[in-house]
Amino acid sequence: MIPCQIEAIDDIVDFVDGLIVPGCDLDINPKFYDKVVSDKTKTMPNDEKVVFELALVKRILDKNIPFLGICHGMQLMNVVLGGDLIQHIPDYIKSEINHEQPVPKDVPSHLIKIKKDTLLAEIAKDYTEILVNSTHHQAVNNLGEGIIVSATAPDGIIEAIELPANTFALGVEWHPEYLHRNQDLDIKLFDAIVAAATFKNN
Ligand SMILES: [Mn+2]
Repeated sequence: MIPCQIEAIDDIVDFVDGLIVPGCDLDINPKFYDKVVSDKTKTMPNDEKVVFELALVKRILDKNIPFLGICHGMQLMNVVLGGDLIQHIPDYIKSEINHEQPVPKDVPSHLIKIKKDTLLAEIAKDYTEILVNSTHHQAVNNLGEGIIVSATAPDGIIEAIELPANTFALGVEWHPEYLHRNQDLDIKLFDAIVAAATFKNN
């Protein structure tokens, strides 16, 4: 755990070899991507946490420090680079897929397709499609500067993004921390950021 203090960012960035930003039950206030809040968006009670996170992720990406964003962490990555979010998927598309799965998080519920020639494809090796869990009602919409899509659901919802200009900057919309016991790719994601952070440190 690191303190949510803007003044601490220089020390944090000097100290860390890599950063994983996990999920969050509350949404990023849409004012941070120049949109009006929808009635389905559940924003945080104050801006302190997200202001800190946006500033920290920006510095981490600027300094090419290995970064893995999970769900909320992926959405932060897109927003800091000028992208925006779908505020509530069912208001945006009619889909067969329920991205807020009723089953527990350690049960995968929908497929994703991994795009060729991406960092995610390199980590996934032989897998081009995998099953993931899905507990999000928001998703990446317009991409931030320099970001590419590395995986999508069959309904077109973006499930992973990355920043090819960086050594390791990846965002995933699912929660690999709940699947890693059963799925090879999910543990490989954590192995890959640890390897990138260790390499950078040597
Ligand atoms: Mn999903």
